[in-house]
Amino acid sequence: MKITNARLIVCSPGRNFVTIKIETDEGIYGLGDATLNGREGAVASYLQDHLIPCLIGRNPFDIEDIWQYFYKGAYWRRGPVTMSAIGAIDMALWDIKGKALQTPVYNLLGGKSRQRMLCYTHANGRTLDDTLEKVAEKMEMGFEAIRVQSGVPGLEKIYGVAEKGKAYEPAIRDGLPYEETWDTAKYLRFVPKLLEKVRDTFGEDLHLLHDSHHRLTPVEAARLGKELEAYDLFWLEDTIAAELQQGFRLIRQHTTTPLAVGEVFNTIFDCQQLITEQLIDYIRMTVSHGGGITPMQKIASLAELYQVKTGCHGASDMSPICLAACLHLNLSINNFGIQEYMGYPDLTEEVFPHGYYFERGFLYLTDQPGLGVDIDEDLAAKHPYQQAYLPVNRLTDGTLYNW
Ligand code: EZ4
Ligand code: CO
Repeated sequence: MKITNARLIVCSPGRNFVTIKIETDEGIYGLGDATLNGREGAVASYLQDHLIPCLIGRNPFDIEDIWQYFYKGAYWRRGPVTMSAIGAIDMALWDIKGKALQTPVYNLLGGKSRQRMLCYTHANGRTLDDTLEKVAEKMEMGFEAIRVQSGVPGLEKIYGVAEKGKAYEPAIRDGLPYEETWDTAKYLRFVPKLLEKVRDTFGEDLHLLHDSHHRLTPVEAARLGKELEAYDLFWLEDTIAAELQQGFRLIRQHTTTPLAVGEVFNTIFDCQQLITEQLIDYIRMTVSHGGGITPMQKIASLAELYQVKTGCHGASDMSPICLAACLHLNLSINNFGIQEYMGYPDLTEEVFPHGYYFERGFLYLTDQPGLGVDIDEDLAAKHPYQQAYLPVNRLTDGTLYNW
């Protein structure tokens, strides 16, 4: 089999998505998600100008070799743009192989390690009471694990909280980045009260998660982790900006609250120390930004040695193709932990018809060959790309801060 063509489909059915479609001489094609929120054009150009020309004529079954060709062969390694581009190609190649052999990708990765996959969704509100209402709604929908975010008194706009009546979407498709404000002291005072209230209201069976979105210092994270121990979190996510992996040592020495990080990582080197020193409990890298299924299998294997589980990033800025790729990986490995799952607006679901489904708190894969996701190109074409940015964040005195 030979790759004859590869093209990009850039669309915005509710939000922007970049998709690669790789075609072969046997009529089989594969799909990969190349979406990098707010930087879509950079990945598209990396693929179009630099990777796709080297892809034509290759045997799509040589997945490891093609991955190495684009990773080592570029000389310039790593980084979210590069790795998202390689990740999209890798996903599409697994999709092709599954379709060619008429089997779901999880069978190529080792087969089913479980029947269903626990997932968590988001509940968020502008006030504590709004947030409690949202948690009740999500439990009503069957979710057994819920990430709880809330507006903080005294802060106007904050990460993770949707506009009233809308699903949460940080990237705004209109103009330049908008600005949020941040005050760590206000946040640290409020969050324990929030989680105490949620735990008291909904009881001990609900899995609770919370995301600090990289805004704390190690000692602040240690304090928060300690204060949240009583509320038995499933995990506390992205406490600190993780460029400094050893920063987690300090957090770890002070708290038994389980820690998760990794949605912005793109290679195994970003989490090597975190895993081998057992500084985290869940690795949050996802298939698209992590460079594909091929390297994610290796990361999961490294994590398995150190009893670290996976918790793939699955926010709605990863397309259903990436979510499906995560599900195939999740199903095949022993150290699966949980999958993030926000669901998608109806229009996105129509553009990307898929076989996986959600039922009573769990995600399931069907036995469709490949990844089990398609794209409706005609519908996608009716919703062209719109420039969009993630927000930036400033302290109340104007200092630029981590978003
Ligand atoms: O900020 O996906 O856990 N999920 C998150 C997400 C990320 C967005 C960035 O594009 O932190 O909301
Ligand atoms: Co996060």
